[in-house]
Amino acid sequence: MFKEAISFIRKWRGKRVAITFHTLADVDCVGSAFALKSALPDADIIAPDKPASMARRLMEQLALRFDWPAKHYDAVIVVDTNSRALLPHYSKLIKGKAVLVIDHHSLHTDRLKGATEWIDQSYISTSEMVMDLIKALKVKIDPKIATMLFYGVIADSACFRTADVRLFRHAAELLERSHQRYHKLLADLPGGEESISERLVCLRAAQRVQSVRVDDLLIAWAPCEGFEAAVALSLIGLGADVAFAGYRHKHGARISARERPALEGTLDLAALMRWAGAQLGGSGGGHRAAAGAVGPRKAMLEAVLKGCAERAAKKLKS
Ligand SMILES: [Mn+2]
Repeated sequence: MFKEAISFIRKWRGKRVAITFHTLADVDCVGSAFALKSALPDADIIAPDKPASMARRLMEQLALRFDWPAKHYDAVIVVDTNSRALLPHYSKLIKGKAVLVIDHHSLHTDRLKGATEWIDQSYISTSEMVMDLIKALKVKIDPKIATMLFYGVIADSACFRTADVRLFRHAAELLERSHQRYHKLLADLPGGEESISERLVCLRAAQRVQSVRVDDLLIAWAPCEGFEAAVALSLIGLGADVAFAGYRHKHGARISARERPALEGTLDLAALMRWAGAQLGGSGGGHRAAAGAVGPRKAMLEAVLKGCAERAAKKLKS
């Protein structure tokens, strides 16, 4: 709950606190974590691994740096995920610590146990949750914090395509506090252009797409060599209404699921990815229109991808 999150931060302010988030951090993670640090100036920001390319560019642009993990923390705050599988560095970090989770994703099957939680799926971005938190704590939102939260809001709303009234209100206030012009912020938007390796992976995945038609809807799936979220989105760009992209790596597999915004509400991809995660021996979840699954059973990937398409087709038929 919101109130419990506020008291958690008040209680641990000034102590050794680590702020962390899911693997392959996105812009919403990075924006939320660094903005939250303004309410906990002594906190360290600990990343599980290298952030995704857009988040990396945001950090370069705003000269932000992660911290090296210290030996001891009193409390840990997790932003933008509630899944244990997406926090591979978690056991080392928390052992016996007070934990707060601030997240807008659906509850994962492997959600963190014993934590204080503020999980609210009605928020489109975690950045907005952090904004409401730091405002309630009477922390000043300076132009730099406003800029990173603004980018978090833009990123998780797919540039306002999935926005609601609250998100527009938050964005307007952040824009004002950033002391920048909107077109300037958009021009500086990190990740306007995808890296050549990402585009190559998308093109190569396009050679291996399979699809099925259900009345007027198309479901597509493909294995890929990474960037599975970008690949799933690129399949939507190619004409799919629902897309699944699966990446098999050394230690397991990851699946990303996306659907055309106009379809929103028809399919619950978060639930579908919970099923996929269980098949992969891991977990899954996310949002109704954008979700993912991870797990160690990499040999199952192809079959699980096909299973996702079959389940989606069945749902759309009924
Ligand atoms: Mn998010």
